[in-house]
Amino acid sequence: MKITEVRVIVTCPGRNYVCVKIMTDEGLYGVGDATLNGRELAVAAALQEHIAPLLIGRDPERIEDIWQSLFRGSYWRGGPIQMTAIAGVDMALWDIKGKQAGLPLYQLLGGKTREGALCYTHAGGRDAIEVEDNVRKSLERGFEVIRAQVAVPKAIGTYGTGGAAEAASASWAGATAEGVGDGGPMPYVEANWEPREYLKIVPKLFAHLRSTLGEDVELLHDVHERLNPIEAARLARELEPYHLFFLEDPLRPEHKESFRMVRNASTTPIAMGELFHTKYDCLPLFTEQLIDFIRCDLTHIGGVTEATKIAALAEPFQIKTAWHGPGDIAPMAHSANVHVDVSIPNFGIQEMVFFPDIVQEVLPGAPVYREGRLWPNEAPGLGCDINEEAAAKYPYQRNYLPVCRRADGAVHDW
Ligand code: CS2
Ligand code: MG
Repeated sequence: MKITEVRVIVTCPGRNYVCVKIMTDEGLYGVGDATLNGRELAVAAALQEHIAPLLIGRDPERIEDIWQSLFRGSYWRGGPIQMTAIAGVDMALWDIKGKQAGLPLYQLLGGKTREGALCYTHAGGRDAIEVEDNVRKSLERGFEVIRAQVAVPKAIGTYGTGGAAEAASASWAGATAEGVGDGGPMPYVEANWEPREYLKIVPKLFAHLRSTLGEDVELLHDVHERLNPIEAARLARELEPYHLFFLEDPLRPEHKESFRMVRNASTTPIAMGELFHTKYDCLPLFTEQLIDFIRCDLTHIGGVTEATKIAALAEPFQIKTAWHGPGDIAPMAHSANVHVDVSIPNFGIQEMVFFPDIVQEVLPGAPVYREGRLWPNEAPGLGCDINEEAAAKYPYQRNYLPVCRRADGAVHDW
């Protein structure tokens, strides 16, 4: 088999997606996700200008060799743009292999280790009562694990407080809850965010949720890489009585050694990784057992090939997976997540979103949600497709992630 064409399809059915479609001389094709929120066209150009010419005429069955030649062959390694471009290719090649074998991807990865993938949804709100209400709604939909985020007093537009709707839509964190605007052609500014206020409100939120909802529901919280080590250590310690499923992304991705301080301070389970790009980012956290869940984004680490290696590296350190699953990566990536989830031994949990109908029309095949779990598509390969005609109806629109500023106007990590 030979690769004859690499199509890069950028579409905006409510938000931007960069899709890869690899065609072969045998009529089989594969699809993958190469979406990098806010930098979509940089990845599209990397694929079109630099990667596609290298793939024409190559044998698509040699996934590992193509992966290595794109990762090491470029000399310049890693980084979000290159690893996202590689992911799009990698997923499409696994899709082709599945179609060739007539088997769903999880079968190629060793077969099922479990039936469905336990998943979590998002509940946000302006105050603890509104968050509690939204947690209850998610419980009614069958979720067993729920991420809770609350608006920070005095801040404008706190990340994550729009809950599930925000997670799936193009709107930025906080927009839905506070009605202050969408992501757009220029970055929205989340203003007046102060760690002092944040550190006061979050333990109060979980005290409220535990006292009203009891111990049965599993709760977690996303810090979104906003704290410094001593602040993160304090938060992890103060949340201990509420027994979180995990505390997500407490520190910036650059400082792996800072996790020691958080670890030594508390027994709250720690998850990290949506801003990592390779297994090398993960290693220092694994070898010292500084985290409990690794939550890389398959679309930003080079796809299924790197994800299965990261999972295997995590296994002997008793670290489980919790792959990133936001609305800003395409259904192909969510499908890849779940195929990996149900075939590895050390799966932990899967973040999920409900895609709006318009996305499902353009990019059909996302995993199905039922009873607190995601179920893999049983069609060969990823079980996803790209409706190119529908995609063409929704052209790319420039859209930035927000930025966060402190009360004195200084830039903070969003
Ligand atoms: C988030 C993401 O899903 C998550 O846990 O941290 O929503 C993240 O903000 C986006 O993927 C950024 O594009
Ligand atoms: Mg997150």
